[in-house]
Amino acid sequence: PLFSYKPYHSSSNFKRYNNVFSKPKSTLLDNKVWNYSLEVSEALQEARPVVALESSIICHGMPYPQNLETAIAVENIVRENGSVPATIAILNGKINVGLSSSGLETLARIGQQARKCSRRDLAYVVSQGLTGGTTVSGTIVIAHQAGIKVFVTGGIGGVHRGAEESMDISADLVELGKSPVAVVCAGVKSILDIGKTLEYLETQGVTVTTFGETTDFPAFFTRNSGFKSPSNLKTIEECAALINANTQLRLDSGLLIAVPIPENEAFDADKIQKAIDIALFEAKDIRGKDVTPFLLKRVNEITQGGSLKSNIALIKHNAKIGSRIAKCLASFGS
Ligand code: PSU
Ligand code: MN
Repeated sequence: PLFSYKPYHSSSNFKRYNNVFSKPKSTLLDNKVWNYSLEVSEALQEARPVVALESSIICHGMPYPQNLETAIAVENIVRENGSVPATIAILNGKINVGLSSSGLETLARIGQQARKCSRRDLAYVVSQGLTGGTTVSGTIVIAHQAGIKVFVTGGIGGVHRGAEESMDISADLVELGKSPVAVVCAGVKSILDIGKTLEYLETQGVTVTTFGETTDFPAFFTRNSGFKSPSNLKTIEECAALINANTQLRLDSGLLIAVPIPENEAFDADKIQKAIDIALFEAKDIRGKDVTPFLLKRVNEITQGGSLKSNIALIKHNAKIGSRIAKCLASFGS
């Protein structure tokens, strides 16, 4: 080890949990605002592996009922691969870490009516007692405070095309720069500017690696983006060691582990690009948080459900990889 002291979260966070549960009013994780599922609270207290999952993908990223089916399937894949799933969302002003099946169903049914919550929306939604689906940025904030180190999703937000004029850069990238959470995803969609996204991640100090045999940073629906990944790891153990080193170094910044979509599930590169170009043209007057949900919906419609099928396949694959990484990391005592 580089330092002789213990990583701050191994024993000290543990005490924090015990405090939280015995004296709930004494800390930030006050149970007036925080609601842990039994499965998640027990796993955290026993230092067993936990994987965070986001809920904006359920509310704003997929249609009903595929969103519900996928959310349930992803949780089960996490369990089958050795970790406990903690789907994160805000229900009636309470931060939920781990959802019941009725919680998942509520979010899946209300869909776009749930507030899309990045970091900037959390205080508003909690103070107003509202319900929200947390984006990658919102979920990282909550996962970090709950002591969860691995987070699985489909794709993250990034630098939008034309950002030099619109300044539309996802809060996900900034959050990754400041919270020590490892996000396992399938890269960045080409609805975004992938080159600028990688530049911005470097500026924010985010450790980026691909997982597996490819050396390109993956483009979500397809395995290759034409942009080289800054590093490439081939095993679960190496990914866990990377996260562990981030802790030992006390970098306090995040990591992005990009897992290419399995070859047989990848979408035809030309077809997806044509659909994206049409959706981008139609989105030219849309601004702010509505841009990404609009593009996802239109690409799915234009590909007649084909992009959704790839999306579901890749997130299930990410859940398997992420759960195994979290399990390996826990075995380090980290
Ligand atoms: N990309 C996807 N599916 C998604 C999202 C992105 O393929 O569901 C969601 C995630 O919650 C991500 C958010 O954090 O969109 C990014 O939104 P924005 O571009 O507004 O930052
Ligand atoms: Mn944006």
